[in-house]
Amino acid sequence: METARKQIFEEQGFVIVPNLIPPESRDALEMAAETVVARTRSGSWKMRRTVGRQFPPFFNEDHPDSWGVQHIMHPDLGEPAFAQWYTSDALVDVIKELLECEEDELQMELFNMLINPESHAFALRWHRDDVREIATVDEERKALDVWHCGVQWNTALYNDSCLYVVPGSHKVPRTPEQWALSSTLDSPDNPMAMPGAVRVTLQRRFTALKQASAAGETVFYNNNILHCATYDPEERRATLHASMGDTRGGATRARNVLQHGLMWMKEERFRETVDERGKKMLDRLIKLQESVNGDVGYSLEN
Ligand SMILES: O=C(O)CCC(=O)C(=O)O
Ligand SMILES: [Fe+2]
Repeated sequence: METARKQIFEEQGFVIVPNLIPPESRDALEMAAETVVARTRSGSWKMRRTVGRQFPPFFNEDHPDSWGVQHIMHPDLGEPAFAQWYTSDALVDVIKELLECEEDELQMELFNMLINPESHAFALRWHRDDVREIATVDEERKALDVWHCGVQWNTALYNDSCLYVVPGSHKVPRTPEQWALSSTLDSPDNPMAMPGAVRVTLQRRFTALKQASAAGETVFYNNNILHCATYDPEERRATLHASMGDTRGGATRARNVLQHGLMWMKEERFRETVDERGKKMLDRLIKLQESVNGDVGYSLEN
């Protein structure tokens, strides 16, 4: 039987779920987040999303400001709290429900963090993560008919209203009006001008006792939903941004995931940092990497 959550995810292309950060992990995650954000801003962590680059490859040595920290499970960052949370029960249970898959089909994928730039407002144009902006109606229909067997999510450590989506757009090609507002590389002046757009707000929740509780709402989404985002240097953002797949997707997930450059995940010293569940999930990713054998290219242009 379909759960209400799964049904909303199917119909709208996204669903918001509270309380996926267990109280006992919250402090460790917040501290780890602060450390990696500081390292990124100081330049000591180079794997980052730079202002001016909307999509992979994100690196641009010339721009000082960042809107994301890449690969937060990387052993060189030395912050095990991230991998521990990625494989935690509450989170994994929701993912299995949304993917309708079993534990032994889960595939480890991306884990990054989205942060506010320090001194530049920035925005991503309206896009689908794995369909080009100039796709025709037929091309879009074909691309959207393929279920990629994966889910992406944002979990907010602090209140976050950066993301905009068009509910239901993961299933249907853009209307001519929507196409006109999403077929160039320009980001929007006003995201709400997109027909059907809603702004997603994730709350850092508080209990009645005014203590931060099992904080952090999560939005799970189909990354081919039509979406964009705006980044305000004045609004603190530290949002865990990740994806997980199920092995039934096979090579259909390869470009979507491997374009982010995940060779470091094959190293034994990364494997040593994850728990038993994580090791099994990682083995399935490595199998995918080996099966595609070579250059997967990029989904979108910068
Ligand atoms: O900032 C966000 O929440 C969205 C990021 C996004 O759309 C992307 O990385 O492709
Ligand atoms: Fe995106």
